[in-house]
Amino acid sequence: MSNLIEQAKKTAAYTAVDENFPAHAKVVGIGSGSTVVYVAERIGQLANKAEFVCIPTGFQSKNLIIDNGLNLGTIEQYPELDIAFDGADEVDTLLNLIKGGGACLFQEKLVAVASKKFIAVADFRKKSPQYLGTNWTQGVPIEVVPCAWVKVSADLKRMGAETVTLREGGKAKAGPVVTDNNNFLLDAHFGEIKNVSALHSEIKALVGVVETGLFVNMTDKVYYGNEDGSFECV
Ligand code: ABF
Repeated sequence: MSNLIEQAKKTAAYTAVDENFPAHAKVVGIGSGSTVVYVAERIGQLANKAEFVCIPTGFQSKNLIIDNGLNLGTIEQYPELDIAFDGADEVDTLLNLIKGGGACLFQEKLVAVASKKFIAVADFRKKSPQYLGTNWTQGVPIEVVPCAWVKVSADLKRMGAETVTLREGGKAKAGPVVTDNNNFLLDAHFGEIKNVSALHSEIKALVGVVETGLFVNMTDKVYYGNEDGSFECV
């Protein structure tokens, strides 16, 4: 990873925390991925960090909270969050997101919908010129119940997916990736996605689908770190 990209992630994350962290926050969501590492680092530098609890979106995120000396809570204990920060695989011009490249999409969505404010942080490569499916070429991540993956794959192809792949290379490096919720992941290519909401609803209605990596109308702001060291907030 080049230094410019790493610096862009850090700029996006630090600025997002500095400009949005509520002075009297009680419950804060911490997402997953390499950009959120800097979110957790910045939140860990706050003088009042003993006064709020952080809710993770998966295993990596839980460790980030612990490693930065933050209080760890669960979404079952705290189903209402003041704010959540998370990364993204791609962002369209309406601030819809593709997420799930890191396999944590279900808990990421659970935390995002439970938060009063949801802020995405990303480096410049994640910004689509218009539609989702432009920069992110790995397909829409879809979490499925394991025994349903073959049936859902066929459904997705009937719906128009160009390819559908069972994500492999989990902990054992052979066989399917198993999510934190013990499910499988499919990556389905639909090309450029012009109607994100319609595609999400159609996929979500398939029996066997737990959740899609399409985050529709959930994001309040996106912070991008740019190549030249600046940031952009949209
Ligand atoms: C998570 O991490 C994901 O939903 C998304 O797949 C990914 C973004 O990662 P990074 O910040 O490493 O690009 O938020």
